[in-house]
Amino acid sequence: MRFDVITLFPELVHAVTASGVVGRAAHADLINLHCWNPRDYTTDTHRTVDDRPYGGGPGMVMKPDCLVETLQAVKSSNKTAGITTKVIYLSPQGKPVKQSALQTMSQDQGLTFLCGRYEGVDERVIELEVDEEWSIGDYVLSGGELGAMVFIDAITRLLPNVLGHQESAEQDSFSDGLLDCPHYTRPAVFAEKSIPDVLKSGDHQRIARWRREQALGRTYQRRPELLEKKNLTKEEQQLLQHFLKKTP
Ligand code: 4GT
Repeated sequence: MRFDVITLFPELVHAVTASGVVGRAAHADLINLHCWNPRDYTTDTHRTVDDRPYGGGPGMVMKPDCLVETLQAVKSSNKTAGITTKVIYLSPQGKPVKQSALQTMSQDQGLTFLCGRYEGVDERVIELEVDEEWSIGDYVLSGGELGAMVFIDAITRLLPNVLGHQESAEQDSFSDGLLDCPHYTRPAVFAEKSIPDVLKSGDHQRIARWRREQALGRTYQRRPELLEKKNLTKEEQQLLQHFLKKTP
């Protein structure tokens, strides 16, 4: 998967490939990250990327000319490489992203993220060049870069051969629309708190059932709206009833 990021802060975005799972994926060439600085596509002596908003008000707006030039350069670079890329603008006005949308995007050949700064980009850039507008949540950031890094991280871990069998993405929270079950490691007693006995039973069926019950119970208690969208099987309904009988 190829990622292109249009950003005034390329060093910030490159940090996503510096360590961990995404770092390994980049070293193994399972992903390629290219950053493009709109300042390099300015033509004036001051290399101006922003200007005052029409209609007045506080803050600045990213100028359309250098952004469109940058986007054309990204698109032609992808075309030369034989890669189809989808242009995504990240902003609080975008559609809220969820795991299922990221799963769909992980099938794409290339994704291009346009990162706004200041008050955002001139709306005509979005109309002319952007395919989809997405949000990572209902809060305001000072730039789209952290959003692009969230997408790159969450998508990379869904790609084939990125996670080992041990860390497999199939058992993650949300992969089946539920929150994750609790996890424990040694010691068996910590700060006078014991781990659940079932996890030491060696009975893999019972353990799988307990984990499913915990996932259902926690989702019901913490994110009931996730359960309302899901059709529970008879067995899942029984597991949830059992969880609720035990926990106050
Ligand atoms: C929030 C999000 C985002 C921002 C989000 C334009 C200038 C947007 C600053 C940028 N804030 N970007 N992608 N919730 N801020 O996704």
